[in-house]
Amino acid sequence: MSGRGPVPVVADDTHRRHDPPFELNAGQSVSPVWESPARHDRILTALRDAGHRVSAPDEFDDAALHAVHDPDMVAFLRDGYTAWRDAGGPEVMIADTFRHPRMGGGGRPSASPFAQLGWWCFDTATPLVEGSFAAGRSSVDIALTAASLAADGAPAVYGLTRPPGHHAGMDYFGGFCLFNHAAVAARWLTAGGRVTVLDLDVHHGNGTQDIFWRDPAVQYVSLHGDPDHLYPFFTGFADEVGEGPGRGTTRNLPLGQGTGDDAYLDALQVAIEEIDRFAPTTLVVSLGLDTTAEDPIGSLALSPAAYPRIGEALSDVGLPTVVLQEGGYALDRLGPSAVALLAPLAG
Ligand code: SP5
Ligand code: ZN
Repeated sequence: MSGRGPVPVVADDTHRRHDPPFELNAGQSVSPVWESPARHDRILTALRDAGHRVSAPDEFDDAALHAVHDPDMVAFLRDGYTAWRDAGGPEVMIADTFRHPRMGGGGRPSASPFAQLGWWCFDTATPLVEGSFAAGRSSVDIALTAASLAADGAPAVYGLTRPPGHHAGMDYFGGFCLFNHAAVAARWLTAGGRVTVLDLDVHHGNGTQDIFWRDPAVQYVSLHGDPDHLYPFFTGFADEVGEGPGRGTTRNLPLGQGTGDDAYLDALQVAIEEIDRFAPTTLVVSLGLDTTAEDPIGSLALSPAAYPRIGEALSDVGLPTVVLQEGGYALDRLGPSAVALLAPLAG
């Protein structure tokens, strides 16, 4: 143990059931997929080797999940795969038709499972297989278990959620994400006061931003690659600040291509000043590890030395902290980055 002590780690094996053989990116088949079970294995092995203790999640009913996501979308993710197969859909479920927001009258999904899929999903990079729902639902339990440990007094907790979550909104999913675990945990934690979600994934967390866009109880602060260069392309601009009662509780800090350690740490200090002003009771960190220079789908260039500095900065915030895993696709960098970042965070 090189840090101040162990951080409780919540994880289980259910994620393994979400293991699609390919995904479609820019119309090309990518195989093996970036968002793979190996990501989870690399992180968990490294955390165990560093002396952190791993426990299984508790089971939560759907109440906290439905407090964020449309129950009809949850039901689609639970039952839609079977309906798709019954209707002759192939083993890997990927939409090829999407409802466009400017279609006349907004449109509505017909009874066809093909229509249902294109209604709830927004991209081709999020293939569903038979076990995908189980993996996503288990990650919700992991996030809520981590949140409850923090509510019970743990200074820092890490939940190894997979697939990731921050691109999923109230009534849509995509970007490798099914359920938005960070949003579910954050809303659940508002029972104890204001909450901040600090999103460190290289991609903008459009889903988390949407969910809390008008919500004054949850602040959303994100550091991410500039949408002019990076997925999800349509959100994450600096002038997006929330609306109505949530105006001013969203803060976006887009970073240019190739941003390195010092500029990143400077932006993190700006984010932390914003968090201090909001004065939350709990911090939820959406931890993407796709900020490394080696990441195959990122746009930043952090070195290994950045991660202990990020951990120190988070520790200095001095709040109970729930860290939940988002992206990160350079397999060799995942374990070392997670271990280095968590080391300063334990009590
Ligand atoms: C949680 C998370 O990190 N989701 C990211 C989803 C990104 N999906 C689209 C990836 C597009 C990659 N574009 C080509 C890059 C080639 N180097
Ligand atoms: Zn990402």
